[in-house]
Amino acid sequence: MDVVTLGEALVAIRAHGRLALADPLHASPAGAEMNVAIGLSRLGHRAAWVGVLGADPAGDLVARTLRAESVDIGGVRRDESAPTGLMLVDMPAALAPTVTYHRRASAGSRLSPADVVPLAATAARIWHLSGITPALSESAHAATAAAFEVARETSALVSFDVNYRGKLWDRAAAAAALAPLARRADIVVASEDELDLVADGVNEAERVARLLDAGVREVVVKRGIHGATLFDVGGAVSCPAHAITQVNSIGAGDAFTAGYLSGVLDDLPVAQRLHRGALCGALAVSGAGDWEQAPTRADLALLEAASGDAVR
Ligand code: KDG
Repeated sequence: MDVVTLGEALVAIRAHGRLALADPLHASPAGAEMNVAIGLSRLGHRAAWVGVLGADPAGDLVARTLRAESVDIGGVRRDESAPTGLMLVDMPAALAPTVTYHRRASAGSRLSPADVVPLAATAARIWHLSGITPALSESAHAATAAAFEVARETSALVSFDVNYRGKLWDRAAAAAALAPLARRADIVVASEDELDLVADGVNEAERVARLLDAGVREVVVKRGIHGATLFDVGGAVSCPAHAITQVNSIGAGDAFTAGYLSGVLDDLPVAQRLHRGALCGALAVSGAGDWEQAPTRADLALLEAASGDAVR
């Protein structure tokens, strides 16, 4: 296995317009870590997603989608007594998409260390974890900590995306839980407004330095339309975003991370890893869903060569 990801997958019900007006609705799976697994699989890597789904049609939708995307779900558990979580996405034309979660006591929140420990046998090269999972429940927090242990025992790299979700917990609670985890990661991925949750300091440079001093090898800061920067002991490398018409920003960060980790797996130089991340992020925002527009390698080549003309 190249990458194991861990977390909660939800069914997103998206309005193409306003939910309150019952504008056309569309259901599709969502979940930050699942999005990364699909992104990596589309790029030809062997990716597994681990989580708990309800024994319900929403869980079937997630499982069928992951199978169709060639993501390994051998480590997925179905729970008979809790539902798969839902996420409603309101997409008013001129405003940012707004999410409402229905995930309290969901099957996904029942993830526990017992779901994770057997996965040592996958001998994955990278474990990709996120700060969403510890927010779900004590057992899901413990599962994330267990994944760090398994990764260490199996000499895998840990990639940790801070992924702060303000509708799940407040910043103080998130910082208390996530800072100790981030310090143990090899790669920390964060948006500009998330770094202060995982490191002290008066500015970005100080926070990055604290993480590198703690043993983190790479800190990748996502800057949305302004691109991304990678910091390591050798210095900093930045990459601009790839310009594209944006339909929906949700999922952009996950697509960027999938592209970046794909570059790590392919042993690309830093600038090319960031560039692949930027292309994946750009394509992801070009459509409505979180992951549907995630590129294959052939798509990436087309994007770089794009003239705007039909290919025929
Ligand atoms: O990164 C996209 C995610 O926000 C979305 O897929 C749902 O995982 C999700 C969450 O917890 O917000």
